[in-house]
Amino acid sequence: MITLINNATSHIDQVAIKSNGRDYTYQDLLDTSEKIALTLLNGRSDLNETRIAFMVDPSFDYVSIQWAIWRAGGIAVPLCVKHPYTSVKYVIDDTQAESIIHSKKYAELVEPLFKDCNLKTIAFESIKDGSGSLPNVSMDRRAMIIYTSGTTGAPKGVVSTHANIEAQILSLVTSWEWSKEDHILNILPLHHIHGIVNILSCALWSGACCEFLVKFDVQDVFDLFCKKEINLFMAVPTIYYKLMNHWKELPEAKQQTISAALKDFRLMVSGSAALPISTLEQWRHISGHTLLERYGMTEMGMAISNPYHGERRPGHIGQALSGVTIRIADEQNNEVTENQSGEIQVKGPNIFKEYWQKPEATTSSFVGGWFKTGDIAVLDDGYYRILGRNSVDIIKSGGYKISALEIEEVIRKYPDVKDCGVVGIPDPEWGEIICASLILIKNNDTIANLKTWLKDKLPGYQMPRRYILQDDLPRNVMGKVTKKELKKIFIDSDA
Ligand code: MCA
Ligand code: AMP
Repeated sequence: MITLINNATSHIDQVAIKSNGRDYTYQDLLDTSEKIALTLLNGRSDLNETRIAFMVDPSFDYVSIQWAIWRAGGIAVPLCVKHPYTSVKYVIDDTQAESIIHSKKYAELVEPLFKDCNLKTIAFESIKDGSGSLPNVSMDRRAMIIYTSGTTGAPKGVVSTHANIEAQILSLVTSWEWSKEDHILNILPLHHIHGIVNILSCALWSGACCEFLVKFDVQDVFDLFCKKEINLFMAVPTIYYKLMNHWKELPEAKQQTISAALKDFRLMVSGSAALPISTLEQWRHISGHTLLERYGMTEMGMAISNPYHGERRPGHIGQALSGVTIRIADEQNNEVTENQSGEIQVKGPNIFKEYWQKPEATTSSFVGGWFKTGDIAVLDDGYYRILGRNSVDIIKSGGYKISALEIEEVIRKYPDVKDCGVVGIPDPEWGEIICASLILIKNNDTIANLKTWLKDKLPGYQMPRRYILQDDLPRNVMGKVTKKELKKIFIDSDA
């Protein structure tokens, strides 16, 4: 039995979800998810890990569908609602999903999938009552596939079992002392662990309330905070930066009202990207809270966290979470001692099962049972501190992990582009900003044309924000592009 869903029976009358101006109880969630599960089963006894994709905004509907897929024994494949058709189709093809559930808003976007991928499209609004019984789903079964970008090839589907997800939830619920009195605001996209596990699933595990705001808007967030119902907040550093800048522009009386509301919060967490110390300090001035910074990854949920009680050290990610074992290893995968830098390697029940249908990629991401994160850190006086990544081709922008190589692949398909190089450069708001250097064939095209062409090929957060035209990319004596030099060109120029 999936414990997360089983837990709901202990607090059926409690509000589970607030979305689109309505309150939904745990009983509503159980009833609606059962109805959808029976529709998906359509007379079958078990979906037996059939992949079901879904494209709906963060809402009660989203959660009902997610629970329904799990209750019917399927694998949930949440799709990014901001992705263009090509990215959506990639996920559908790769997972060989049987069907896609979508809300009316996405009907037009998903319609061609029926023809292109032989996929059954199910309009959420058309789901009727079904009959039958639900299967008993064991914890070792595959539960969810989330797509992540790496340094090789196209995005990979990270497969987590119910047991993996439960371990990820449990360590956070325990460490951050979740309770049914909690009420959290969720403004993050629901195709990543941060929004799905850390916020939504931890809240529902605890009998707490998760409130959705479909579109991130700084004023809407502050207005909700000022109602004094929400007592927990988790976001990426970019969001704290945007809130902070908005607060600074407000009249003093309004600032004071917001700050007073923020002071009453139980906990505020930052993660998914490095939290600049300046953001931590300014947010402390505004809210009275020292943000709790933690570290995680799609393949493992959260692994390292500053303490709930005790010192939250700026610029550090904290210590291993309960149930998680960490080591820092050198390039030969030997553990190093304190104060020596190396790769973060992780063991624990939270670690994913596999990359979907990529056994070689799965095998090469482990060494002796340790998951190799690719993040470089040092244990510094009892607290881990991230130093960077072992690849310049991974960019973190707005909390999203982005592969420079994937963007280059797309740009190279533009008729007038001979070659290109993509890098991320530091930015106080976005963490990193994506920059592209272009080598054009005839030099008679414009960057504006390229940008228009890219619009339906890349999601907004993967769009390069700065461009330069070059005769050739910087290369070393072997002819290999030197990304560090390219980064420097962007940092030193106003392009
Ligand atoms: C959008 N814009 C950008 C970027 N993204 N500019 C520079 N760099 C970017 N990356 C611009 C748009 O072009 C637009 O500009 C304006 O910002 C608003 O765009 P919009 O898409 O509406 O952005 P937003 O809604 O304000 O989004 C900002 C955001 C979003 C809320 C911070 O990026 C976000 O939700 N990030 C969180 C991602 C996340 O959940 N990551 C977790 C994965 P203009 O107005 O000029 O057109 S990591 C994870 O799960 C692991 C396990 C972990 O550790 O947590
Ligand atoms: P994703 O694969 O999208 O789950 O992103 C995981 C990556 O985000 C990690 O491998 C880290 O590089 C980065 N990350 C997450 N939390 C932090 C943090 N607190 N500080 C620095 N980097 C982080």
